[in-house]
Amino acid sequence: MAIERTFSIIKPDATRRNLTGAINAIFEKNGLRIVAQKRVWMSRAHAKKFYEVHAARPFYNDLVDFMVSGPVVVQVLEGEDAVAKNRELMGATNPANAAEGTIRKLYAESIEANSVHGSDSLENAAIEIAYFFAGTEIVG
Ligand code: RTP
Ligand code: MG
Repeated sequence: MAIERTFSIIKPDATRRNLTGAINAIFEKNGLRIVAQKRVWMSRAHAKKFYEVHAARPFYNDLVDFMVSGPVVVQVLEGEDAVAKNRELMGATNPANAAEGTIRKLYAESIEANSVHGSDSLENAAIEIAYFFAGTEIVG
């Protein structure tokens, strides 16, 4: 397995409930290192562009509203098989379908307010990391 980097967002529902540390503890316990992290309040334009792939989906406008409803914590996670590992730790999009012990099973409020985002491929991880971080902000 290769050492990879993936992009993660701790979403507004989780920052509002002060869950950043609890979620980070799950990453760290499972071999993912936080090699970049910052708290940002995304502009609507930034969030719309980030979720552009979902622009035709019925939930797009609500999703953008939700993602700008409060601060988020954006992160780069590094580790063996980091993209798949993070998706596994996150659990299914809808917390009702998420496996026991996953972040979304533990913390998500709904299919939308589901506490975390994680890149779904290595290719998207690189694009998403570059959308939020300068190379000098990532310290492995
Ligand atoms: P993410 O991109 O945030 O890591 O989540 P994901 O891959 O599991 O889910 P995706 O299908 O990419 O959807 C992106 C985010 O949109 C919201 N969503 N709402 N109301 C709905 O039916 C619905 N479906 C998705 C969630 O916040 C989801 O994480
Ligand atoms: Mg996705």
